[in-house]
Amino acid sequence: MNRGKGGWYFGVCLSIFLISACCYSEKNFVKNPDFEENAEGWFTYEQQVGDKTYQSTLSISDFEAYTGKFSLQVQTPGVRVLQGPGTNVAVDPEHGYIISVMAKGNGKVMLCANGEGGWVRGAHTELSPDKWKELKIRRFEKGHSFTMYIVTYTEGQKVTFYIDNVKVIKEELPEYPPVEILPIRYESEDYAGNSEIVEDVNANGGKYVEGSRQWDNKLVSNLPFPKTSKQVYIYLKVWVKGDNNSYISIVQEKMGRQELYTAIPPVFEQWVWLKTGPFTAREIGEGGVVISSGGTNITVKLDTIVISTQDNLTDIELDGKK
Ligand SMILES: [Ca+2]
Ligand SMILES: [Ca+2]
Repeated sequence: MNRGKGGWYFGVCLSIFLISACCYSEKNFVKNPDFEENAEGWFTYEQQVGDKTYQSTLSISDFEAYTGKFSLQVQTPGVRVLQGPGTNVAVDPEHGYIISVMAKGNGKVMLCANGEGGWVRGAHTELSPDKWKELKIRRFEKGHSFTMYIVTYTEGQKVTFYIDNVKVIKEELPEYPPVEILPIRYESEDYAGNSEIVEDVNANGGKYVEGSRQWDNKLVSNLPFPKTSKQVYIYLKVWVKGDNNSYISIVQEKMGRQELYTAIPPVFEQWVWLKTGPFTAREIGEGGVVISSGGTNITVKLDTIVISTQDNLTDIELDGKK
């Protein structure tokens, strides 16, 4: 080879740089993502009906493939909703992950994942027998592993579909500085989700939001979250008519829906400040904060939100009277 020493050295360095750059950001945490040899590590979401267990059948298909020559063929028994394959994924804790899979065939399915901190549920997707579709969700994982599933959804379906090219990649976020956040005040009515805005002269800013759905009750959405590496608290001025089944949640909905925090209101039928958190910017991600509520016979009013790294704000400070 007619290459100078310097060129050889440069080439080796460049290769090492490219390999490390490529593999740091693109490391796939899924053990068997392409099914090119077998279905090892994959199992089915079991459904118990009475004393019988109905399981989907998993096999390797050389009929359909998104990558290489093979994919995983899934045949669901159609007895119940939520049938399909899953796998355990070992990850680094306290990090956000982008989870994706290519799917083709028949049926309406959902990509979802469960670990420490509960479920993330993705959109309901009608599969096509003619083209591959990508299913994608974002998950913040507190622990060292989670389980992901691709399951039939909204109703039981006896269908055949194929999955391939499964990926779990770390979400890259900027490193934020450890800045202190003095209390920031937001009025709920400026970030109202799918709930009603009510005028009230006694409310801060003359308005509050009110919701009474049993679920998917977005009081506030797209609320900005501060860019700090420190832990942050979200204080809510709420009024709740309901019972002990009522709840208020802090949610992220960038891709799929993940409840990061859920609390039962401490007092009913009077305005109170509720402290939630702590949260980190890495946990919330870049999609903004959603404040959600639900429960039977519930009405929740949300007037003001205060966000701060301070964990000991008093009612007087939160009301802005000091
Ligand atoms: Ca494949
Ligand atoms: Ca208000």
